[in-house]
Amino acid sequence: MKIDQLILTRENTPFSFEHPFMPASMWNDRKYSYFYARVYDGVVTTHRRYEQRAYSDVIELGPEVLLAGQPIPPPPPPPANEAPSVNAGPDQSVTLPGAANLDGAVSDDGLPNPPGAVTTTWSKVSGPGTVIFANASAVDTTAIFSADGTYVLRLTATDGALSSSDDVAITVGSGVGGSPISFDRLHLFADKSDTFKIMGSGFSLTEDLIFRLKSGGIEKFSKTIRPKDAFTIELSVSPSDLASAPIGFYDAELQKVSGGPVIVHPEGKQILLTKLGDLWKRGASDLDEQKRDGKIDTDDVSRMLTQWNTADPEADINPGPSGISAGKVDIFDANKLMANWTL
Ligand SMILES: [Ca+2]
Ligand SMILES: [Ca+2]
Ligand SMILES: [Ca+2]
Repeated sequence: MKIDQLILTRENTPFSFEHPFMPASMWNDRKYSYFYARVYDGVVTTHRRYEQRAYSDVIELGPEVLLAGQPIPPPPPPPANEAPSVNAGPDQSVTLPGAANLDGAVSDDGLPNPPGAVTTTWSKVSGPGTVIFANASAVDTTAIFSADGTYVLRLTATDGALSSSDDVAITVGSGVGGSPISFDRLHLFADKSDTFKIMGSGFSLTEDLIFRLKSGGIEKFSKTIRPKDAFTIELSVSPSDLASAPIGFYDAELQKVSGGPVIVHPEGKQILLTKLGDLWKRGASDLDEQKRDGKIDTDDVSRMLTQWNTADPEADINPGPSGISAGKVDIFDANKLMANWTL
C-alpha cells in the first residue's frame, strides 16, 4: 500500500493537499482548530484528529499515519518446490537368463503437498529386446531381458509437479551354451493331447527351434516350434506325435533350427513319457517333482481309490462319454486305468 492522497480537513470541511506535505503557504493563511489526517489508497486506512493552536504550529503526523503510508512488504513467498532427486544405481552386467537387480534411490522435499509423495516408474530407453520389470513402480526391483545386448533403463520420479529421471546401462550377455530352460512339468502322456511349456529367456520370435526327446542319445521325438514370446515356448503334443516313442524317461533338449548350442534343463531333469493311469509311485510324496514312474500298478489303483468321488485333477483321467465324468474320479477313470494296465 502507498499513500495516494493525504487529506487534512477542517472539521466537516473537506480540504485536501497533495501527499505528503501540506504547502506551507496554506498554513499561514488561516488557522483552524482541528484537522483530520487521513491516509488512504482508495479507502481510508487511518484517520486521526489534530489540533492547531497557532498559525506557527507545525503539526507532526503521528506514527500511525506515517506507518499507514509505508508500503506493506509482500508476504514471504511459499517455499519453492524442488524436483525429486533420482539415482538409477550403478551400471551393471548380467548374463541371460539372469535378472538385473535395480537399486534406485529417490528423495524429495515433500512438496507440493498434496500429494506430498513421489511416484516412480522404470522404463526402457533403448535396447535390442523386451524388458520386463518385476514391479515397474518400485524404486528397487528386478528386470529380465528377452535378448542379449546393451540396454538403457530409466527411473523417473515425479512429485506431482516436477519430474526427474536417471538412466542406468545394463549389459546383457548371452548365456554360455544357450539359455537354461525349465519345464512346466516333467511328464507327457502318450495317449493324451497336451501343451507342454518351456520357460527360458532370449527366445527369438523370428527363429524356429527344434525340441527333441532323446533316449540313450538317440532321438525318439522332435518337433519344430516357434516361441510364443521371448520367455515362453508352448509345444503342442498329440498321441500321434509320440507314437514312435516308447514309454520311458527322456532327455529333452532345445536347439535353433539354424544350429548353435543345445539347450538342456540345467539340472539334467528328464521327461517321463507315460500313459493315463500312471498317477503315483511307491513312496511318492507331494514334494516329489515327478510322482509318476511309468508303471501302472497297485500304487496307482491305491491313489485313485483314495480320491474316489472327488474332483482330483490328477486322478480324473477319463471324462467318460459326453464328458459326464469330467471333474470326478469314478468308474470311467478306473476303466481307463485298467485299459492301460500293461506296464
Ligand atoms: Ca518436490
Ligand atoms: Ca505308477
Ligand atoms: Ca473322470
